[in-house]
Amino acid sequence: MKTATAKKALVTNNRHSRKSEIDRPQNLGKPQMKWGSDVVAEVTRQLDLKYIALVPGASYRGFHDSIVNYLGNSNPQMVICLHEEHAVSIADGYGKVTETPMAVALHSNVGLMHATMPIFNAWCDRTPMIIFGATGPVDAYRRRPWIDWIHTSKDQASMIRNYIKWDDQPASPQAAVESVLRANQIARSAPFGPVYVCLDVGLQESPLTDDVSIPDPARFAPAPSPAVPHDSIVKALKAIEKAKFPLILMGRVSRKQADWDRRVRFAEAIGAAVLTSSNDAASFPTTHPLHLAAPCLRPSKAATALIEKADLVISMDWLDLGGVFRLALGTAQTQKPADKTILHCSVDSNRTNGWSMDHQALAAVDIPIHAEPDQFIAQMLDEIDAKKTPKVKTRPEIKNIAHWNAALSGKPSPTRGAAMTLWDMAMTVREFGRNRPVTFARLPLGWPGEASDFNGPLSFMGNDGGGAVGTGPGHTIGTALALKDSGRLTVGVIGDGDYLMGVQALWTAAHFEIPVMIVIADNRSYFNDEMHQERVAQMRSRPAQNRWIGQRIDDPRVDLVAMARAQGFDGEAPVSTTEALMKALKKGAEIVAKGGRYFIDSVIEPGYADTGPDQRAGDVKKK
Ligand SMILES: Cc1ncc(C[n+]2csc(CCOP(=O)(O)OP(=O)(O)O)c2C)c(N)n1
Ligand SMILES: [Mg+2]
Repeated sequence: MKTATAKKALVTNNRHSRKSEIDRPQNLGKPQMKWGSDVVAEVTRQLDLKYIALVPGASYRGFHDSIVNYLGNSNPQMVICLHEEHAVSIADGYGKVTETPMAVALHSNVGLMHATMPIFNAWCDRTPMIIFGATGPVDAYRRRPWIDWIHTSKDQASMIRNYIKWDDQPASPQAAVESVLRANQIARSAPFGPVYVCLDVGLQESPLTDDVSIPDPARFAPAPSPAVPHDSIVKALKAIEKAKFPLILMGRVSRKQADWDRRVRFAEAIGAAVLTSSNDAASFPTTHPLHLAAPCLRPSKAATALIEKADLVISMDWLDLGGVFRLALGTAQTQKPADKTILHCSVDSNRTNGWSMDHQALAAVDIPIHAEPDQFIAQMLDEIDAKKTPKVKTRPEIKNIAHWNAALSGKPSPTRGAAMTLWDMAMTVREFGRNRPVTFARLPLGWPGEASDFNGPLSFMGNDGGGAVGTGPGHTIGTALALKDSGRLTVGVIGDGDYLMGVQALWTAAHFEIPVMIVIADNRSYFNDEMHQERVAQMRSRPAQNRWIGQRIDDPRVDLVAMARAQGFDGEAPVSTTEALMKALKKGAEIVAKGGRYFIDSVIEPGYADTGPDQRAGDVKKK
């Protein structure tokens, strides 16, 4: 009997549907708001935060109880995780899709310490997030011996203050109402980011003695994004009219379909060439005739040619405008700026601080626009429509450039049957994803831009803004959580190093029955850093053949599939040919469509597809 059950479990590792709802509390009766932590829970409910990712801890046992036994584990519903790093990464993945915060609860000090890296990453990603922490009792007289003293640290936010937008530690339930409302307002104002509210055990566990009223949260909503002054719109239009070769650098923009459609209409109306970044979420159709070079992180040859030709650059919150000119044109950073007219539209400076350099190099800008790009584009289109200028401007010097996709389209996916390269794998995944409602939650390092076939704002969610290895699985699961009822297939393609660092995030997907597919680019190495070691050895005339030492994740080989299966995913033997990969992808799609989770270990040769060590190391070209 035992053997039969075990065998069955192997065949259907996935629970495609559960009879009862997930994690439902019983016998709640009619809960009343009676404790300090109930107040925090009540405000949180009013803010319509659907989920709270967490690892439990006694420092917030009062708040935990309020979510379960006062709120009934609903709005927000707990998303239990196996590591604080995953709790924050899942919230990051969720926030990237919805552009609204997911809540996170972190145990005092130690839980927060575990969470620091993905909080930094969420900061770099500009993802809204409301993090609840805990401490205390701050009143030493109320502390239980030993454990409460360990749980109490002064100014816990100081661990993360340099990479969050705001923090607070309210001292009364009334102050907690204000604190949570303000946290919500700040997290949801562009540029988005994480905020942190630390809940004193004393506050959480005290019975309410006075009335606490919860106001209508609508009256504490964030202000609409700023509009662009009309003068700036006129100036921008004049520059566009004058330009011979306008180039739009489509950077960090919204996930809304209407904004996507307007971006296309805008590029067409002004006849500009378009570039997108392979690090940011999908921002423009990659196969559109104006998207003239494949998406790239650092400018490729084709992208460089466009940047060189452009006399007007229109940056839509491009992440690293100064850096892109430095790489493409060899211009000195700020001293000798690019000799072009530059328009830069961004509100990122609202959030810049002196600790994190993720604001990047300071670019020279002729037409600064302090607004979100999609706001700017909407106003530009209104102006263009009002002026009744020709709806589509054709510029022969742009139109005649061959599209990057032309060399690829029509080619069947490779069928060599030999061990795959990353390129082979990428082209197979591209082929699989075409004409399917796929969301790529993440794509791995070295992934060729030519594998991008993005036709909507949810085609790709962008990579880890903070270069945070280990966030891939969490981001994928957070993305899949946000999209779970959308009919889209969420696929996270991630490196084996990234997977192994973040692997326990998978259990949350299984427990929470989140449909998702994870595909590993398994080169058995921290390969990105092999490239760095090769580069350094070359620079120092030392043997580059030793680049693999301290980098390979082999001997023993890790059984990646077993690690997924152990946590409730389906998955079979590793695949190492494009045919087997395609078969597995199709099978996975079927399983995920039924609500399941599927894992593929795609074994590839170590190596990157289209970029040599110069590119990967990001060394600056000297001209
Ligand atoms: C937390 C963290 N540790 C270390 C690094 C340095 N690092 C950058 S890329 C990389 C390798 C990632 O390996 P994998 O996901 O397998 O991708 P591959 O390099 O093999 O393409 C490492 C270790 C990092 N970025 N983040
Ligand atoms: Mg690897």
